[in-house]
Amino acid sequence: MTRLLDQIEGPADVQRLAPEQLPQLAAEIRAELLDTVPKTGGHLASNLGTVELAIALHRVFHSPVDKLVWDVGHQAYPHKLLTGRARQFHTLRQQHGLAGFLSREESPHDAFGAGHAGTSISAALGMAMARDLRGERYHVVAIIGDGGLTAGMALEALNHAGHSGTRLIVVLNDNQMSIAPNVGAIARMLNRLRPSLHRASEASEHLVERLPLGGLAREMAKRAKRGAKAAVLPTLLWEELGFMYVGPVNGHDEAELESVLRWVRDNGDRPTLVHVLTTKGKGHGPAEADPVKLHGVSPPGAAASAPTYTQVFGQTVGALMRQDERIVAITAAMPDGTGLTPVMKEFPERTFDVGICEQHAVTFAGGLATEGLVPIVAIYSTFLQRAYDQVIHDICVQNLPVVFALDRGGIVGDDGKTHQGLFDLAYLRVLPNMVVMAPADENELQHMVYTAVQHAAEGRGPIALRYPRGAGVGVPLEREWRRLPLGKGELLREGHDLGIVAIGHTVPAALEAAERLAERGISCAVVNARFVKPLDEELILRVADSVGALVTVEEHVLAGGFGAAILELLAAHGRRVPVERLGIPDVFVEHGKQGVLRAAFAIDAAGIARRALEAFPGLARTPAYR
Ligand SMILES: Cc1ncc(C[n+]2csc(CCOP(=O)(O)OP(=O)(O)O)c2C)c(N)n1
Repeated sequence: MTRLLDQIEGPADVQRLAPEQLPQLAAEIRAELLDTVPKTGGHLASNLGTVELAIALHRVFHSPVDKLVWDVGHQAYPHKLLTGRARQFHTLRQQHGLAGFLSREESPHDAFGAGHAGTSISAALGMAMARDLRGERYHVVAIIGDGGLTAGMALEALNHAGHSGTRLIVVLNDNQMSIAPNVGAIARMLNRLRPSLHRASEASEHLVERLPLGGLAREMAKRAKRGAKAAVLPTLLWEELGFMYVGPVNGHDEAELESVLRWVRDNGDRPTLVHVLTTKGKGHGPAEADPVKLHGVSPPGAAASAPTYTQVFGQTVGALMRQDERIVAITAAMPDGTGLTPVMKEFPERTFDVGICEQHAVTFAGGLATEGLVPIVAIYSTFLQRAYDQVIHDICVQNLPVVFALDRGGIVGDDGKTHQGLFDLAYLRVLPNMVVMAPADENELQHMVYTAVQHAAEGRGPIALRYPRGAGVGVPLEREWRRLPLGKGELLREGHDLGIVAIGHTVPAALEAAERLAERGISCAVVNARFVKPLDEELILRVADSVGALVTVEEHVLAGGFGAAILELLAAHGRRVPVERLGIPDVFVEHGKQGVLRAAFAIDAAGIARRALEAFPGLARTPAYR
């Protein structure tokens, strides 16, 4: 039997289906998700929860004329399937295939690119105001999760939208979950509406007369008669913010969703919040039972024998917290992703999940630090970008001793351009008072976590370490941690032709490249720089003076990065040694496997050796390599 899904080239085809065909379409979308995502890797539970919502939105609104602005985009696979991308769906997150998030380049139906949370209402409000200024009439809908709603900028946007009075629809996809269970006072307030599905506020009472009398409308009428405070109070918040509140609506009852959305589309004349209740993982027992585990799934692959950097970080933090009760740890909605979950279980009072609130997390850590605690802020490299002013204004200007642990530093792979951690060395090393480190392997990570905590505990100021996504290199983990001397690298290999100066996990690749070059008769020195700031000036200048050329290696953008810091050092000291910098050029790096991308940018062993010879052909003594 041919699938309905295969006949869908775009929203018009969704709109043509008869209502009785929609359960089949929903089932096919779920089957497609369950078939494809475990193979490609990607977000599973979030998408199982938005199937009916995506169908209803595409039947009621006319994308791309009407704008559907999904927050994050990790839950927009059903939207992708309904907007002409079903045939390419098997290429999800594969190099040159469909992106795992939203991309304006990928489809006109992706009204706004995303990957980071909390941006949808701002973008949608901008579109709605542009529409009004241009005298047009189309609809703009932001679809945001209850997790996304914890983001500071989502609240800033609500504040602006409510004040503006602009016609805008915000669909709140409330499943009580972020990646982990959602946190915060707003989440608690929303939950008060949940036990009685279909309740609505007195404030939305007028809706009752105008809605076609579906389940929601009938319940609203009853509710209004009863006038119980419990339901009114939470909804009042929205009304006070300037939003008409509609809901809660059962997000898996497609007909009900459609009827409510149609009413809002045709009658909403100001900001309107449609509160939709969904179940994360809907329709798949294991995902409903454990939506945290099945939030995202990895493609099948050889199980790594080495622990991940994330795991080693979490274990080290736990052990340090056992020794020093001043240490506290903070995550912005990523307890699992940052490896802090075990620590949070062991020390519930000394660990904080603040929600998707990187800005708040950083300044909150600053406050903790002023009172003598030693905060470790564990945030992915890409997400710390959002808190840049907090890092500068609240931490560095005041020289507060806060440890920044940046997971996913470097190429993250399948998550793509919104998630690559390729800017952190540059954005951190320019800040006065900040120390910046990157470990060569998971063993050195332990020493760096220890070093950072000691540095902060002594009140010396902010200190950051960045480490990559994925498994370590498999070195043994020493039982005793060592405090690494500040601003000191290590010379791993002597040599007099070429010096390779590497940072972070490019160090093992640099060593292997040196081996390959040695086979060609080239004598290579290799430096593990360890610190991007302060640089080990003495060591790097000494190596520069003893070789004919230098290669710097970093998994980071070249602009402003580690190699740039070395050039600054050499220039400041009048050294004229030729330098070839290896790293990421001035592009946003698309999704693809980490190994493939590393090879493409010549920061793996083969690439380093090849590029060294291309840059300095005079070095090769063996003709075979010329
Ligand atoms: C700024 C930022 N911080 C963290 C993340 C990681 N992240 C991706 S999805 C997600 C949870 C979002 O929860 P919600 O919006 O409720 O969607 P759900 O998965 O529950 O459907 C988080 C924390 C992110 N994408 N952006």
